[in-house]
Amino acid sequence: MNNPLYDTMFAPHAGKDTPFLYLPEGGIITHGAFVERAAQLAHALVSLSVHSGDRVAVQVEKCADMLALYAACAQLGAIFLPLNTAYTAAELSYFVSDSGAALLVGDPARSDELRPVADAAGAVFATLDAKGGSLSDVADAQATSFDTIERHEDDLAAFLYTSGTTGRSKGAMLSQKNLISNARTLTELWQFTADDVLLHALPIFHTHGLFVASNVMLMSGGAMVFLPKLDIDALVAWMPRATSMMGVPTFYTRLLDDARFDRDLAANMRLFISGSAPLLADTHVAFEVRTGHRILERYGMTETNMNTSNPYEGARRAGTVGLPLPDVELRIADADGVELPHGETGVVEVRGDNVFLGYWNMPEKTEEEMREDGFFITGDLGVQDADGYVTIVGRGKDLIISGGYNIYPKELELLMDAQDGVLESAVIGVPHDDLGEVPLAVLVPQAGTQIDLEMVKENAATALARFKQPREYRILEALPRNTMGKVQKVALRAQFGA
Ligand code: MLC
Ligand code: AMP
Repeated sequence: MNNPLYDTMFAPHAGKDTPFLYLPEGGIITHGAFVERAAQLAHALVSLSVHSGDRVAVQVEKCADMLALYAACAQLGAIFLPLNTAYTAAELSYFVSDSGAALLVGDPARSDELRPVADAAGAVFATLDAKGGSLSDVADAQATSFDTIERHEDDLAAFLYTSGTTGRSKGAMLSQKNLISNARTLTELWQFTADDVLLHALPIFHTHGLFVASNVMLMSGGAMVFLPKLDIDALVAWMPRATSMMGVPTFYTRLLDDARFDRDLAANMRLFISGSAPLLADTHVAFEVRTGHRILERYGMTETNMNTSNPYEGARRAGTVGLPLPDVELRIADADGVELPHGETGVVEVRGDNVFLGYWNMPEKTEEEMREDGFFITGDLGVQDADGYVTIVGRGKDLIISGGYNIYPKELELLMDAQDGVLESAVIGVPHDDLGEVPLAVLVPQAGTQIDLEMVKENAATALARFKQPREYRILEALPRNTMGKVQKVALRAQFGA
């Protein structure tokens, strides 16, 4: 039976007794045991009436079974749809109904609020966490092998929801080929092998932790220290046994803030990789001074996986995201998609097997962001130097990146505008030492009204994941606008950015 994703990432590990996941509580899951667990979970999915092509929405704490569920979906031909654990029930209900998920797998501790979300969307509900849950119970009783369902490389493997400038999230449809091609390229480029042990402290509901970190380790046959979240004590404890780490810039600034992190501690490490948000050149330099390692920065996004990387061998240039990946075409283009000469700033556009198939049920949105010649318009502003190195200099899209999570101001503004006493609002990103930037909301009251800020904050807490909630609020009599009436966020950033 032919199933490229399963056959490439998972099947080769069947029967191997080599370590795959080192668990923080002390256990080890071998490659072979992981493949067997995936088969049990595939049977469990079938028993819950999940079929090939169905969407499986998953909002659970990071654990080995969650990763095995990704493998199970691949083996069954179901579409894995991981969701940020910070999402509120209100946010989740959109994803579950929009995707038409057949199953919602949620945290047992949140059953009471999540089961109605599944019911309302006509999905089955099951639970899972590191300790068990109903899906795990069903899986425990199943056979440890499963007949892999046939799939084609252009079939869908995963949906990842990404917010948008309109405030409405879009389901990015990723094919088997998208995932395989990028994982293969990165594994080769970064020279990952079965001898590698990756410190994995990222969440696995986003591209970085799942399709970069986990897929590369599955492809290479290496092992991961599978930490539930960023925990500097755990990184310090495990680092002498590891060879590599991937993280967002906050990982590196927090490591640098810890005096235990030094050259000796990192002596066994061969590679530190950063991405998802800009790494400050200062951090890059301080890191090299402390450890002797030059962080390798790369650039990507949900719709495309990875697009560029600094070289493994060769100059890793601070402040740049490196060169286009070997099988990714990249151009810096003007507003019409015409390629600009090196040295000029424009929009980054990319083409290759890494580029997603489109947004679920949003053909017009897909068309807007895709050129006729197959290039995807990333919305990032970049410049390429004479050697081909790309620097991301800003964003054409109104986006805030906080600790590696994307926040689209429009989503927050729609909520703020709907609050009692609010005439209009604008949300901007302001610099933050730890998270890079955080959202600040500027509210304009209706004439003769006072805004009840406590109420606004409470409503934001019910509607929005914590990481999206504005960290600060400011009240203004009017928003600065240009002659066309467009809100001048640049002026607001100048006023409140400090
Ligand atoms: C947590 N909080 C955040 C936050 N993470 N607030 C803003 N932005 C974030 N990223 C809030 C919590 O709600 C909580 O609020 C408080 O901060 C502390 O929570 P915590 O759980 O202790 O936070 P911590 O574990 O320290 O998490 C910070 C972090 C984490 C930066 C380590 O967010 C993280 O792992 N980020 C990685 C995101 C990621 O994987 N991005 C990749 C996207 S893929 P309170 O008020 O309750 O105290 C992509 C493509 C590509 O972009 O190129 O890779
Ligand atoms: P997401 O939609 O969550 O996948 O976020 C993707 C966005 O993160 C990109 O469009 C960029 O704006 C940003 N990004 C990712 N990696 C980098 C990087 N190394 N430097 C600057 N921005 C980055």
